[in-house]
Amino acid sequence: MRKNGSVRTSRGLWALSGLLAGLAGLAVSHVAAMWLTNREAPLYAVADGIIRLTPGPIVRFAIDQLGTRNKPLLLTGIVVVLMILFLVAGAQARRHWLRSVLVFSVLAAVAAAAVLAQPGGGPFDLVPVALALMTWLVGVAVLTGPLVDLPAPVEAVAPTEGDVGTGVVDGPRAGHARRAFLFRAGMVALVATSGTLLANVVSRGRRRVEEARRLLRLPLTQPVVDPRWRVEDPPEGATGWLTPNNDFYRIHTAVVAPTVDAAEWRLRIHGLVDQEVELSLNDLLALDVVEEWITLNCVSNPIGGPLIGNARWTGVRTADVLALAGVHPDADAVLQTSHEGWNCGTPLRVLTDERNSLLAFGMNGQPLPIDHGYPVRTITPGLYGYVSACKWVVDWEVTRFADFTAYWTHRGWAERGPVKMASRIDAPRDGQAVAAGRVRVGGMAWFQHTGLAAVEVQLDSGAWTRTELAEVPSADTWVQWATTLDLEPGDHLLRVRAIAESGEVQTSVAAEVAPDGATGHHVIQFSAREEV
Ligand SMILES: Nc1nc2c(c(=O)[nH]1)N[C@H]1C(S)=C(S)[C@@H](COP(=O)(O)O)O[C@H]1N2
Ligand SMILES: [Mo]
Repeated sequence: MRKNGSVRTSRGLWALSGLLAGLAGLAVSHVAAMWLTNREAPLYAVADGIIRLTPGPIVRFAIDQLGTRNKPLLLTGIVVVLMILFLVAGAQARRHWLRSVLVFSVLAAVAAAAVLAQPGGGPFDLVPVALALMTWLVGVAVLTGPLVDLPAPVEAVAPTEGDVGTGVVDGPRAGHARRAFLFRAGMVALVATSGTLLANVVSRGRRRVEEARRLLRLPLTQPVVDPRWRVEDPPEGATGWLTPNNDFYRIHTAVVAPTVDAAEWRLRIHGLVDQEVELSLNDLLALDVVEEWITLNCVSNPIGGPLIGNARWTGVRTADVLALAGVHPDADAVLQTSHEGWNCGTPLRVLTDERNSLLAFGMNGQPLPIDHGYPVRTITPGLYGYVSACKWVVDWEVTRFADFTAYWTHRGWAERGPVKMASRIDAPRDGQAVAAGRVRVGGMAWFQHTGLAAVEVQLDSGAWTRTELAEVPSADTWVQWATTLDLEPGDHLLRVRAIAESGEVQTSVAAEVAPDGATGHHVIQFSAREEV
């Protein structure tokens, strides 16, 4: 039996490699889903998919029989099946590495289908799946590497009396291989456990705050987009004027979005003030609550890029809040700090002038989503986010620009960050093919808090022509534009530029995003095909 023991050990180690790599991949997908996307891990998407694919009567039967335990049981079931498949994948790697690649690829394909099938699922949700697949493949390769050096099962070595060894000749090479395997297995197990623990701890905190957020009663109303703010007959593929919360770009340096308890949230205002104040959410709600349409964009948005969104924010004016503390005349900045320590310096003037710079707690009629700064963030029309839009804001120091650097300014970005005039073509997309003839094209343009007078396009090297502009509620939002082109068959270039209310024309001079925002025209290349 000894010789079989050896065979089993070796086969067992291969299977164990598959299991460990598999669990590490699961953990990685959990952590990645938490950090990179707004969603639950792919595992939950698979569970949802199974529920959706299961005939209704069976689901109802399961709920009747199992009550609220049906979900945990389903998840446990999936994990058990996965563990078996991981063992199989490892064992198969012993015969040929491609076999384990195949098993893991099938699993990844199922997960990919499940995350894409989620409501609102998009290509970005595939990242955790891709990372899991990578972890699986690398994990198996790393773990089984030393196993190749283990002695092959020996046909017949009869155990001698009193022999407690394995029945195979354990050379120094085999000993080395075993130690290497154990070390690597330990490392992979460590990745799997710490990843799982981290994901659990964080997601538990997040679930708790998410629950409280759902129950929070705030004076919010549903935003209504006036039809005049949309162009008539928008081209196919046009960007919506309102950006839904789920589609709104997210930028923060925190690896995990802080989960702040709304009941415990406080904003401390200190520094060059008459009196320090500390405000709770209820204190804010006692002030005048206002609703403002404001377009927020990131200084890192390249020309034509997606890092911009337009929402209706609910909150109180930063001017009203600062008035409670009384600002000294020699101050010119507010150093805003968030719960997790990120900070930015905002000109005092824009926080106190006539513009409705807000401490916002509502976004598009919902309590601020956790990733967008729940429970309270700053939103300042006309400034890039990195100098103004502090999420999870907890501290305001009224101070002077001369006396500090903040997170991004310390890293070389400009101290003041007024937004630059910009415009973008959304339809057609770069590289798209359209039918020749009359074609609707369109996009967005913005110059927050300054306002636009016109948007013009240039087809190939023709003349600049005016486009149709939708109306806007104020100069603080982006503007939708569209126009009709008459296209000859063939390849075309389309350029766009905005013109400010002051008459200033958006520059064609290209500038990088650093240190204070990109400039230049958005140009797309597309082709018009003869209709068949
Ligand atoms: N706490 C915190 N707030 C922050 C940031 C950050 O990294 N941490 N990034 C800023 C930047 S660079 C931008 S563009 C906006 C993005 O806001 P959003 O994620 O709600 O779109 O948040 C700003 N507020
Ligand atoms: Mo940003």
